[in-house]
Amino acid sequence: MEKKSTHFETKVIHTGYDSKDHLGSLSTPIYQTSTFTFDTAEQGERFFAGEEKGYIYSRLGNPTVTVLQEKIAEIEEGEACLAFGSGMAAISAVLLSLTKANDHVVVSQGIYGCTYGLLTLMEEKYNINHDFCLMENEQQLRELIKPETTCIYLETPINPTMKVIDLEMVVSVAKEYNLPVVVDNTFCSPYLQKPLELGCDVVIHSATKYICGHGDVVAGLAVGSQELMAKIAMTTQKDIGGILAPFDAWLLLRGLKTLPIRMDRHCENTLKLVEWLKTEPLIKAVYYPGDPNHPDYEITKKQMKHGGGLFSFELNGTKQQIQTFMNGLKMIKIAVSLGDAESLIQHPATMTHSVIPEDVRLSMGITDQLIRLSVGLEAWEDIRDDIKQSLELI
Ligand code: LCS
Repeated sequence: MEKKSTHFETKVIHTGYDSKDHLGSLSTPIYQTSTFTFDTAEQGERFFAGEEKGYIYSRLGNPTVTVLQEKIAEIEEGEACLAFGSGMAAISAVLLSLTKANDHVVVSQGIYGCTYGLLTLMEEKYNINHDFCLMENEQQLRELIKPETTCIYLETPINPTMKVIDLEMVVSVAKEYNLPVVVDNTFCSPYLQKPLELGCDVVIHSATKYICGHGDVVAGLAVGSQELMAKIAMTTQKDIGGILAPFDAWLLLRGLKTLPIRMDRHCENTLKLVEWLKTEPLIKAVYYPGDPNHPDYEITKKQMKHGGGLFSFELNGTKQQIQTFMNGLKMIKIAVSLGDAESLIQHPATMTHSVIPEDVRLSMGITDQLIRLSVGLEAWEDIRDDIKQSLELI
């Protein structure tokens, strides 16, 4: 019996797959099939009745996707994982599974724009209400929990303001009220932060980002208890149907193998850039959880391995000057998404978070001057020089 490694770097490569089960194929085969044949009509009946385990139809399960799910469950320290066709499919499946009409959710004051859109839709269609909470202390959280509250949902670090929420603090309050805590862990990847180890109940990823790492897949993941994931698999995943395609699962498996080394490089580059950018006169503020001057630095140190590969900054300038700066970049690409090899820059107020009404957006700290940079894997000096030459244009 092979000894199971406890090292993250080894697990992302070996866990959940044994080439002996796949004709010796080193790389996980892509089971590019919509359906699976049964030996007999009786076997088909047993599969559907759950009396015998086997693949039925790729919306209900696919062997390539299973390898990915097992690997992610293992590296997030969870019991089970489900893969989805996008981060939003994962978020909607989890939130719709944890709520019913007239329920209430407490949400971090700062979330991805489409998550905001989803919460608005849930409110309009099913009267599932939400309150935003800064989650800076227990008191703020307790004040917003109602009898109808069924879960606490948060991002940390928050997209794009880079505020950090103390997960242990949230868990301690949630436990008093017996509420599940759902964490969008996209900005960290499981390499930098493991919310389940800190007592949270569900972790969500837009796997489109660091887990893929190469900008060629849109995908989502949810990790949690066997019981909850089985319930989601049979309801909001199976029947709403936002599943992951086998080829996309394969691309994620390939990306995962290099997640630790990519993350180390993203983090190193980011720290160097942040240190440099803080000294530039046109920059009003730089927000990076790994910066010792960041107000949440102590929480970062407690729950994250490094500060991550993203930061945001405010430029002293008009909207036109900000656009001139972005247009002047020669190597850094103007694009949403994050976590890719290429450095990507975007303006949250007019791009990722533009669906959020202005007053709510400003209350989240997303000003018109805020710019977000997803630091790529290029030489950090080249990223710095590109920013420098473009700042000179304004
Ligand atoms: N959660 C977070 C924190 C995200 O940043 C995103 C996408 C999602 C969930 C949704 O994932 P998707 O469905 O796109 O896989 N964030 C984007 C962003 O900041 N720029 O472009 C997409």
